[in-house]
Amino acid sequence: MSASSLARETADLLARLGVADSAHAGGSLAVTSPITGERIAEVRETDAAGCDAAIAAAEAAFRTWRLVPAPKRGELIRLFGLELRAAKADLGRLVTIEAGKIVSEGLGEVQEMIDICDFAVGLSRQLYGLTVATERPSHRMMETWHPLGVVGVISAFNFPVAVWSWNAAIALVCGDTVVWKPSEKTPLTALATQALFEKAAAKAGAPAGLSAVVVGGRAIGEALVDDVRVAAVSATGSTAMGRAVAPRLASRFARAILELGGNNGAIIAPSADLDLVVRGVAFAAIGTAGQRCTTLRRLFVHDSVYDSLLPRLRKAYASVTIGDPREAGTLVGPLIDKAAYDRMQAALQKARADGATVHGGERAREDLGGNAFYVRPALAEMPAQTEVVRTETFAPILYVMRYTDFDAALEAHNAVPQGLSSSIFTNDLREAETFLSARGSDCGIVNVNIGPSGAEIGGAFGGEKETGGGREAGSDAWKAYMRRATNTINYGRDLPLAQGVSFDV
Ligand code: UN1
Repeated sequence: MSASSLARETADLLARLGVADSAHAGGSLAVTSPITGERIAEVRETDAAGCDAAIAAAEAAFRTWRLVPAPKRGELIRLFGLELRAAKADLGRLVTIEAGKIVSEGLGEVQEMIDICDFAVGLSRQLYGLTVATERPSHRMMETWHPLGVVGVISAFNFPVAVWSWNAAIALVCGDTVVWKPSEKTPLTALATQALFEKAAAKAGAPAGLSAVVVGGRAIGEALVDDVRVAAVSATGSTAMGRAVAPRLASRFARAILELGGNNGAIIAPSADLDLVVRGVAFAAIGTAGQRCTTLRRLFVHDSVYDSLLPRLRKAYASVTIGDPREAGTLVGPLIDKAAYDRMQAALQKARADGATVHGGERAREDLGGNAFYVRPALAEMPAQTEVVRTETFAPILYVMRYTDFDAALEAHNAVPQGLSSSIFTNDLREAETFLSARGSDCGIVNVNIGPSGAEIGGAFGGEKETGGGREAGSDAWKAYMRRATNTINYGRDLPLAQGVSFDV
């Protein structure tokens, strides 16, 4: 495909998805496709006044939206899910073009949006509060969950639309409104998603201003973070970003939902089913070119299986097809940009200095464009869990370490600053249950006999320690998007005080 045809295809997709030309032509933010490194759009950025107006509109919309019964709010999300189904092929394709994901992963990302819409529709009839036993006669005590306000969503390039939808679908049924700052590397998929949302909102007869996209860099993100009208900010990205955002939110007592770095490990025990391991590790470590926050980055392999597993992994690593993610058969698309490639090479350099034997990791497919960065995924056999292993590098590097003692492996597994996702491959019940137990993995996601990535939306998603502690998507993650009121109602004629206090006037 020639340079101009990729830009043309992008423009056609955007037109079909309902995005006005003026939003993505002639603007100040150049968007490149990592597939070829060529420019595919010039997006208009939101200035400070525009950001202020978006927040003001969201705040105004919140005042009406919070009064709409939750199941009616769910109806909007049901209609949005239908728009996503109808547009799945186009939006998935745009994800592939803008973020470089292979076709099935681009489509999978849109499926994840559809799934969370379905979840949110059901949730809209299940925003339950508790009834609590009260110590006072003729009293009733209960909890009520109310809409919270404007929710700011800051998302990353690697899941350019799904992560927003986990937040937005839930926030909207909870009665909140949403202002979204997508990654400046992937504004097109955000504009397309917003256009689909607006279609659904028009069909639902929903008020204007429920959702807005603000496009730009750090300044726009800071505007959301610092604005007192924004009640909560859900931010996905690096730990460095979280460190900048969290104290600013804390200083104004705003709610923070943080999903930051992961450095996900897996333990391969002596009884592991190695066929499962090879497939599970390959998807988790190589999939999305190592650019998921749940990507498998550290592998602890028991001494007794190390020498049979490693050749199989090396074979899988050497055989995966790297290339244009639009082509059938490709499993590894490009890194997002040159900076990602440089960081990967720097990490491999450090690993070698620490004594690693590195297989792969070199640049590939330079024929696809000088400004496109494809790599052979890297396996780095490490003598120990050194500093570089404890650091998240957003690229396909799997650090492999041997172990002999299960408890020592568990300790090493937890000895990193991040705590997102984790796995054990074992058929030993004691090991599996220990890994899941209080002294097991310290992560927010803990799996047995499947890799750490590719979570379903039904569970709460997020992690501990430097991962930030936030939870998004399923289970009761919705509670972070609402405010809880504890209500005590006296239906008697007396006024008994709690704790037996007497106060007669
Ligand atoms: C992310 O990389 O920010 O569990 C999210 C997974 C996906 C989501 C990843 N469902 O890998």
